[in-house]
Amino acid sequence: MLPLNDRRLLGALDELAGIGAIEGGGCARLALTDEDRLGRDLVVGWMKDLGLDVRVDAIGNVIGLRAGRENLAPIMTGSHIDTVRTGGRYDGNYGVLAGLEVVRALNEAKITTRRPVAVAFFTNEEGARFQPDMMGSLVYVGGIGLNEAYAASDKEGVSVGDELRRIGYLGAARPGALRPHAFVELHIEQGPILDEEKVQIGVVESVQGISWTEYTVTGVSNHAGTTPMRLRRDAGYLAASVNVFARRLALEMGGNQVATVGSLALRPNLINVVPNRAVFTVDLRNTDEAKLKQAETRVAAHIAEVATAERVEVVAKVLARFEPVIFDAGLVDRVEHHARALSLSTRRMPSGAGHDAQMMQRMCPTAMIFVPSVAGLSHNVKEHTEAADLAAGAQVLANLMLELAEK
Ligand code: HGY
Ligand code: MN
Ligand code: MN
Repeated sequence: MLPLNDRRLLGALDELAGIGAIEGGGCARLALTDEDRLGRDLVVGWMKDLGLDVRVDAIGNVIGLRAGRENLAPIMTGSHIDTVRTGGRYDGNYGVLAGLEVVRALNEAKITTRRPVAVAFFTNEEGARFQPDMMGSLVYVGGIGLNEAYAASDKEGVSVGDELRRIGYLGAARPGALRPHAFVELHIEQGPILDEEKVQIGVVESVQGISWTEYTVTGVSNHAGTTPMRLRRDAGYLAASVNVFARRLALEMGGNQVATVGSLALRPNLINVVPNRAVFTVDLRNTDEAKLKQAETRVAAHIAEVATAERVEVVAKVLARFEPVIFDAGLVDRVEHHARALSLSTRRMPSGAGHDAQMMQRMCPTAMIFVPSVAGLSHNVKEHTEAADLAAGAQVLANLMLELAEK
């Protein structure tokens, strides 16, 4: 077993969480902001201190490579270090820093593995500022081209390409040039299951499908006092009705179906003016692709019906759409094996959140390891995982990577 230094891992997590730190103990490092640059610079510095060969690719993915005895396809681990605006300190960061702790332990044990070992962080996993999410890993596996990714822009009209250049992470390496032999991502569950069931390790078998759409609704602004209800063309009313409908639909469908209207902007956004414009997003997810399609169809039908009745125009823009992904069964078994070999309790489960691993599965056998999130909180500054669970997850990762790197 490769001995890790848990205190060092916790220290690294604290130091990275100090960048873009926000009230309540979380961090805000939206993709390609100055905070993201500072976080990147810190982690790249750690990679170089560890003697890793650091490569930055054309979408800003960063890979630290540790040579093996033989020049074979590497065993790669990694995740992301960009966060949402109300981010916790573990989402993404934990998988990257645990990967670096494995490298530190290999260096200290003076072990050179047969295969090279790589630790990566991918650009814009969150998709909070630029869509789609998992952008860097999607480009890495050829899911979208560089130009399409560069053109993605935020609400201020600033583009990915410009921001990559501005923060100095528009690298030279071709995304995907380094094809791993296998990819393993360690991540917090971000949901309540492991915590409620008091299980230590989540053996992740799949990632659910995700559907992100932005709707722009155009109505007629009018006086809130003088305009009779029969004459209203209220863009805000349609947006609100979609939120209520989507909630009811998810509850009616049951199972893994979830629905969220997370972003909503009204114009002119004044107390006494009927809104003439609403821009809002709908996030639908399900582990079952047919059910996810059904949910999309039902929401679209509801919007069409209300738009006609309210006489408003609606333009839909798909921001992200990924089908459910099933991880490599053999690799998933090895995650379970190593967790049990450490006498850790396990349970197999899907991932409710999107992850870079769902993209890497397109390129090589991939699996994920989950550790519990206290009260299932995430994308919330109160996101927390107990130190013992963080250490256990990292040890499973280390032992699995060591096995794979000798194959
Ligand atoms: O939205 C997600 O599932 C991920 O955090 N990008
Ligand atoms: Mn994440
Ligand atoms: Mn996240």
